[in-house]
Parts: sequence; C-alpha cells; structure tokens
Amino acid sequence: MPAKAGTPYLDARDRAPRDRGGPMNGLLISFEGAEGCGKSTQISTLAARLRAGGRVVHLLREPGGTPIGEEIRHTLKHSTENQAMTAEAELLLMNASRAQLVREIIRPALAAGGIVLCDRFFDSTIAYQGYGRGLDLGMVQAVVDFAVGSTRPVLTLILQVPSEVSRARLESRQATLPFMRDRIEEAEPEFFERVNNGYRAIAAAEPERVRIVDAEGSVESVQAEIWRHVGPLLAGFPSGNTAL
Ligand code: ATM
Repeated sequence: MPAKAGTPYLDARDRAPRDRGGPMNGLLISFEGAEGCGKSTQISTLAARLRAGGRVVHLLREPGGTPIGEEIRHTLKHSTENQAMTAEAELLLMNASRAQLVREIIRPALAAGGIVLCDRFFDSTIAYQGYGRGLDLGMVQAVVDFAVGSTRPVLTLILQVPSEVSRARLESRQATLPFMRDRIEEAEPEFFERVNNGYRAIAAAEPERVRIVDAEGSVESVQAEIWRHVGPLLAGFPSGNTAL
C-alpha cells in the first residue's frame, strides 16, 4: 500500500518508484549463470559485434565495475580475512557494490543512450544469497530494490550448462590459478545446485525479461542464440551515437 503523505515510514517498494535517476534512453542487458558457463567470452563477443555496428557499449561486472566496487569484490572473494563472512554481510556487500555501480556508471551510461552489458546483476543475488545461502527471499528482494531503484535490465540471459561441466571448468581454472583463492567458489556442490534451482525459478517467474540460453554448444552457436534475443531490441535504437 502506498505510504500516505507525511507518513515517516516508507519501505523500499514505496521508495523505489521515486528513485528513477532521470530519463533512460539506453539498454541494460544482464548475463547470468554458474561459474564456467562461458559468460565472459559470450559477453565480449557480443560487445565487439555491437561496437562494430556503431553502438556505444559499456561492459561491466558485478560485484565490481567501479573503484569502490572492485575493493568490495576483493573483500567478498579473495581477501585473506573473509572466511568468517556471514550470508547477511555478503548480501549487503554485493548490494553496496551494486548501488555504487548503478549511480556512478549505469545510469549516466543509459541516460546518454549507451548499451550496458552487465556480467551478473541482481538475479545473482536472488540465486546465490536467496536460494544458495537460504536468506529470506522477501528480505533479499527488499535489499535489491533499495540498491537498484528503478534501474532494471530490459533483458536477462541465463547461460546454462550442466553442473558437471561447470564444476569441471571451475576445477581446471582453480588448478591453473591455485594462488587465486575464491571464498564463494569454495562452497559445497549442493550450494551450486540450489543456485541453479534459483535461476530456474527466476526464469519461470519472469519469462518476458529472463531467458535461458543453452550454453553447452560451440561459442558460435551460443552467440547466435544470444543474438536472437538481443537483435530485436536494437530495432529503432539509434546506432553510431556519441554517448559516453
Ligand atoms: P565472477 O565474477 O567470477 O562470476 O564471480 C562473482 C561471484 O560472486 C560468483 N561466484 N561464484 N561462484 C557469483 C557471486 N555473486 C553473488 O553471490 N551475488 C551477487 O549478487 C553477485 C553479483 C555475484
């Protein structure tokens, strides 16, 4: 129920519609999926194709993407002091990084008509902190709403590979970079199963915005599938602009 004028109490949902951050002419597209699903390769291939077509593209990652966000990312993933981190602190740090990224980079980029490709956005929080860590989903959603306000992706692609494939790729990466300890990747296999269930639930709840892409095929075939979703969004969207 909307808050009455003069009421001191406003919850995150009342506040979100006012937190618009100005007119947004660009496109925000997010990419999600388990580790080792091939997201980074696909996002940079897509960015190159869009830039070749004269689009202004911003490639961002979460957590991170700003100097403050990158410090938070280090604390979340690699800091030697992070073993004791609670799920609640993890939720808030992910969203502190996000709140900064939205206001420092994403909103100005969208206002200038750019295309923002985000390697993970708030659906990671629903999947990892909500489904994976088991935090209350209503609470997680309220924190996300506060962090992003009305800045939401027009399209979210979840790249899906079988969990054995994802685990095998993760283990081979860990073997080649043993000094890059990552607290989140150290979770047990059941955690990642819950995360994948979360992604399936998100896709089922928002079929218009969220699409699952089978990412097991060749880089080219997966990119073709991604383009089938992205291409139609570009119709009527000016290319060759000089945004940001
Ligand atoms: P990558 O940038 O390598 O995907 O690492 C980010 C990690 O942070 C990833 N971990 N794994 N495994 C997913 C996790 N994450 C969250 O738990 N919540 C979030 O909101 C975001 C953005 C990422």
